[in-house]
Amino acid sequence: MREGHNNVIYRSDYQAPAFWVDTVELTFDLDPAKTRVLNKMKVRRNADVVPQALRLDGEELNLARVLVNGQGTSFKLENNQLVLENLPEGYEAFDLEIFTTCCPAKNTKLMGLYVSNDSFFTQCEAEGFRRITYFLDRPDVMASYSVLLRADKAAYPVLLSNGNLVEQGALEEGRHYARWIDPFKKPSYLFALVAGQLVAREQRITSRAGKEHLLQVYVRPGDLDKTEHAMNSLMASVAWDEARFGLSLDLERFMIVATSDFNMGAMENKGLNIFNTKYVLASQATATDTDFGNIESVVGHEYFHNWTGNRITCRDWFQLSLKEGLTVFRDQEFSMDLAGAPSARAVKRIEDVRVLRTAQFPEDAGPMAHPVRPDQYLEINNFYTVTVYEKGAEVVRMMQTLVSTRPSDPLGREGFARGMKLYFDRHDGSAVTCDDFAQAIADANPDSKLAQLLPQFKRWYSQAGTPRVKAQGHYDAASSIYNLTLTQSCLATTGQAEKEPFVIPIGLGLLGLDGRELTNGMHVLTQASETLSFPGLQDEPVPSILRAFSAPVILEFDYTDAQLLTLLAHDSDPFNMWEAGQRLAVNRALSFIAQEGLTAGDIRLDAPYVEAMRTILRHPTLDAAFKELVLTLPAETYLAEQLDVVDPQRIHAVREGMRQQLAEALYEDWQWVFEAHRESGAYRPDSVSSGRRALTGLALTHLCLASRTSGDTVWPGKAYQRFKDAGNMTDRFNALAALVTSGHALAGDALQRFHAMFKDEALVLDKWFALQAGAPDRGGNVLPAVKQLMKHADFNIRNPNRARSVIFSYCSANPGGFHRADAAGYVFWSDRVIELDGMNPQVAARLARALDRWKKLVEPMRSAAREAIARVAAKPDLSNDVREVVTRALAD
Ligand code: B3K
Ligand code: ZN
Repeated sequence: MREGHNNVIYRSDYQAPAFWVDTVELTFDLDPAKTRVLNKMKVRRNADVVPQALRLDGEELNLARVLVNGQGTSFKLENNQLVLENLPEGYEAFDLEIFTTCCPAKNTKLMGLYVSNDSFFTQCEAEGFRRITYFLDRPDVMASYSVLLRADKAAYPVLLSNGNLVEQGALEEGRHYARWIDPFKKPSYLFALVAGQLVAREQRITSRAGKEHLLQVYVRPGDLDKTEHAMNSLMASVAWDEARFGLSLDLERFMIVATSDFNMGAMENKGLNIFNTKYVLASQATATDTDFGNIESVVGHEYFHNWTGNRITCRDWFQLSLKEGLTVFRDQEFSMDLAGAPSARAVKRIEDVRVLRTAQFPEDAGPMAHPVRPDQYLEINNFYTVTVYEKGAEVVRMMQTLVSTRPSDPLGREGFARGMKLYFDRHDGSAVTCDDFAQAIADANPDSKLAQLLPQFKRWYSQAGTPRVKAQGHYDAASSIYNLTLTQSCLATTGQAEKEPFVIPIGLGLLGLDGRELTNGMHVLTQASETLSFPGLQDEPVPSILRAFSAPVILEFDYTDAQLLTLLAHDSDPFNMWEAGQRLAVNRALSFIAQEGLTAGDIRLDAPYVEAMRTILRHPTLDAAFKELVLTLPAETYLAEQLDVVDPQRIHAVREGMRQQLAEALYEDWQWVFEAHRESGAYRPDSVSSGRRALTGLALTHLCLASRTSGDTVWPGKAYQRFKDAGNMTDRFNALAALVTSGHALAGDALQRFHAMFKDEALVLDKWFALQAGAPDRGGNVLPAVKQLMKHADFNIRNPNRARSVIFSYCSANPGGFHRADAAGYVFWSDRVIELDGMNPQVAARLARALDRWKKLVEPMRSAAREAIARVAAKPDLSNDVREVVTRALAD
């Protein structure tokens, strides 16, 4: 730690640990009020490091005993560390025994050992293990674990930990025990235990290699009928990793356990993944198609961590993207491969890019901007970000692209799989860096662009900010040559004033005026500016640039409407076809926003745009899912990113006005869509039928919106009927959302019925809360509704899912409702950040980020937002989590 930097941790300060822990034997006597933890370790000096005191991390623990080689020893407690200075002279290795107690029932941070619904769960990543026992709580200390769990048998019949169950039995006084041994060494952040009244869906599988495995999904009794999809997803994950990367399940038993109190999505503890119920439980009655898709990808993600994260882990937390970027890339590929058809793959790609551009691009341009491999942090939990995850995945994707050397492997999959194999050959069982990963991928593909450009390519890991690529075309009729100049730049970010050029793979096609494809290829931009020449062209072509979104950059090209309409109608690359539609919409939105005095009611969309949208809607061969993506207008946050000064109210009014126009101008087409895409037959969450449901849902919303001006009540009536009769949650919820979104009088009644129908289904109630907190604002009506929702008997701020469903849905996902001229939204926000920080700093810090982009706001919102942030910052005793976010937000 450097002096005077307020506990900031720097990547450049990394030092190997002074001690290794070879084995850990833990004994737990589980009790909600006072759990006893006996920790027996075999510790060894690291001979490569100068001799020094042993410092073990510990937080909120009651220390009862410390023994070295069975003898009492002197120690001190200093800044959440147990310091042993007088280790026995000459001992290179010794036994260390530590006995502590903790109080899981009072653990509202949900880090370490905590109680939820009368069961015990743990969360250790990143630094939660130190809340269970004193330890070298850092990922490069990998140890073998043996765990003995003891608890009351009636209250906690199921006792789980990592690895294999080697022994279990009864104890006196109605207690019982279970002993688990993990055959693999692991860092402390992958430790887990679960104890409680749980039931499991079980599945035995045989791997390609002929080995038998037991898969289990544990849930509370009563939820078993909602575990089939998670189990299917797990089986698909096991098969996929074997088929695509040759990586097999290395454990006899693989368990997933669901809990309803969880700070994030899920956690990849070795052999014992712990999940938020949101990413496990699904039935057609309670979960939407989106939920089914999310479960598939999160189950895949955590399972894939077993190799990318667990077998090879991070040397230090700055390397987080080593496991997260790579594993997100793997889960994206998994979902795409399961989706099957090229068009369904493209839909998944568009959805992923949408997340990147609406969440990561703003992060990269805001106060929390950081490189994929950050250089410093105050609180590591703040760096589980879309930059580390999603941009990190794009960096891995570019590596795959850049190891394609043969036409038979255009995406680079073979080369990338070779690189992964070398990565495991070199580093299996160790804790490594992002450099080690990139080097392995390059070394396995010595003839690739990646190998040639590796040092420059790695700037993606070290430079923050989203690069811009400006493309300018020039056609010379006399010589029949088309020149395309590509110029890259990247704005300064905190601590990084100047940026060096990136390596940017750019998928590039040229279309003739008739839409015919003239060329298609990949150009790798490495210089600040390069000009490409295309000879022998009879007319000026239409460039299709950054096909498949081949790099996480902002592409600037002054497309004419005619060019965009050509791309929308003819591009062979589905991503750029969709992108053309988005650009048409963005251009219109920006011009409406710029027109002084224009109100939502004045908005008129031009006929060519409306016709183009009609053509897509009526297209005979395009997928329904793709149509839904094209007809969905760019998000308000995406529009905001295109502007220097942001008036969220105006953006909201313009987008709503455009949507209203699409509703009215395409009225008959929406009707046709609704009737023509009706699903019949049994519910299946596959890509084709979920696409049809998504499109009919969009149609229903537009039809209800159209009725606002026509006064026609037929469609709201149909929506209400569908809401009542629907055979699955997707259709039911879409119908409810159509009524709420259009503000129809039937919405209130439908919401009440919905609540009554699902009052015992926590995850469905989360949707009910979120829909209301995220509803389009009409005259400032959402904030009072949100305050009312917080008084509802079913609201509980301590449950992260519920807090997110109300507070985050309003502050982070409803810009039109949140950014109020009277600043009441910001006051609400600061109250909630402070309130949450007292119980759960991780959740509070996420909420704190809702005002990241305050500097772009128009006055008086800008000053009001600043005041609200300053109000939070002035609060004494803030957690590091929130303090880091608000301090950065206020910095110049
Ligand atoms: N590795 C965990 C995230 C842990 C977050 C800690 N604040 C889930 C995942 O990315 O798979
Ligand atoms: Zn992950």
